This record gives sequence, C-alpha cells and structure tokens, in this order.
Amino acid sequence: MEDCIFCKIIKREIPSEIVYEDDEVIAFNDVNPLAPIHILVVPKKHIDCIAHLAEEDLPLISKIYGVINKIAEEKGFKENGFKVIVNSGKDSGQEVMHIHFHLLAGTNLAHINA
Ligand code: DGP
Repeated sequence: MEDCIFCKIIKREIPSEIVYEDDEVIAFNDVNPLAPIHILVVPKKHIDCIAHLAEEDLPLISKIYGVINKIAEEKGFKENGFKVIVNSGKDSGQEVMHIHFHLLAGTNLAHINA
C-alpha cells in the first residue's frame, strides 16, 4: 500500500534494522523500543489489523508465531520468556495500520505495554 510505512520498509524505501525475512514475513527492530529487545514481526501482505483478517490470511498469522519462536531461539530469549502484543484499531492505540506483532524481551515485561 502506497502510504504505508511498513510497506515502505518491506520495499526498502525506508531503512530499518531487519532481523528476519522470508518470502512472506519480515521482522525489524522497533524505532522506539520499549524494552531491551523490541522487534516488530510483520506479514509482507498489507492487512490493516486483526479486524481485517480474511479466512485466507489465517495460515500466515499462524506462521508468524513460528517465526516469533525462531527469532526467540536465535536471539536466546526463548527460555527466559517474551511478550507478544498486537494492537487492532483505534481504541487499542494502533498507530501503524499494517498488522504487526510487537515482540518484547530482555527484561521483566509484566508492566510493559506496547
Ligand atoms: P502500534 O502502536 O501497535 O501501531 O505500533 C507501531 C510501532 O511502529 C511503534 O512501536 C513504533 C514503530 N514504528 C513506527 N514507525 C516506524 C519506522 O519507520 N521504523 C521502525 N523500525 N519502527 C517504526
């Protein structure tokens, strides 16, 4: 989508620190980290938010949880734990309308919200 920041990151029109990429999913460091590790895991397909998911998108969302586990394993925080947050829509405070999974780790996350 033309005016979407995350689509621009996917197309390399905006720089980012990419930590994972395959044909369907990209993950990069959040520009405004709320924890020592704050990664955004993003499907390359533009989907606004959870509320806009189609039935056909559900395998992709399932895959994202596998990617999250892979990143957690590779970065060494899988055993200590991590938090995944997905905002959807206005009342959640979602700012970027391209569905994304906040992956937070590296400290006690009990009171951290994204
Ligand atoms: P949300 O409020 O759930 O829509 O979170 C959007 C997140 O996206 C927020 O934590 C900051 C991050 N973000 C916004 N613009 C950029 C950007 O240009 N680059 C990167 N790496 N992150 C961004």
